[in-house]
Amino acid sequence: MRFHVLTLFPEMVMDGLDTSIIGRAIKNEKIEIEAVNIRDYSKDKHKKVDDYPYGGGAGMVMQAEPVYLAYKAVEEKILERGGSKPRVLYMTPQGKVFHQRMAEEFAKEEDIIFLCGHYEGIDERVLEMIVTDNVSIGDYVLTGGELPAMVMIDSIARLVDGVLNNDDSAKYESFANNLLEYPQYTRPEEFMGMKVPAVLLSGDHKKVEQWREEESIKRTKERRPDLME
Ligand code: 6GU
Repeated sequence: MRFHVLTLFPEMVMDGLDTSIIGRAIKNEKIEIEAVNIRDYSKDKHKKVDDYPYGGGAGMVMQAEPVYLAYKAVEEKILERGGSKPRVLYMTPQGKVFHQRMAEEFAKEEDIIFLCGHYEGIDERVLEMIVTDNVSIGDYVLTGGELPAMVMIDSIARLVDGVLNNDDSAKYESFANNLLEYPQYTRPEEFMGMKVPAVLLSGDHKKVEQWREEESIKRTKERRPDLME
């Protein structure tokens, strides 16, 4: 799977994702991530990419042309390779709030383009032309779309075949059945007087499984009762 990120801060995106499990997946060619610098597509002599908003008001607005040209360059590459017209996800607090089900849906795509805005947003005309999905990561304000894009790429990439070592590990984690994960313990058996629950040392796999399910339900009721509905 290929992730294409249109951004004014390509190094932020690459540095943030080129580590740990996602970094390994890139090295193992399970996924590709490219960050395209929108500024490279500015035709302005000073590489300007923003301007004052029509109608007045605070802040600057990203101009349509550099965004459009950056998008076109990526789209052309995808189509030349025989891919189909990609989904374009615009990172915006005005979008649908990202969710595990959406990650699962997006993980089926061969290519996805993430469009990251800055300042007071992007000229609406180019958004109308290229965006297929408006997506948010929650009801709070961020300074740009890079962190949301990185969050979404991480959650989508880990669902791609071969990205996680253990095929099963994806299935049994939080939200798999709308339940939170059970608590985990490792050595030593006693830490500052606190013991590991005895059932986990019993060797009785059936009992362990049952305990974990109970803990998952208890934890979900306590912490995220909204998931139980
Ligand atoms: Cl996706 N983008 C921006 N700029 N701010 C956000 C967001 C996205 N989701 C929550 N806040």
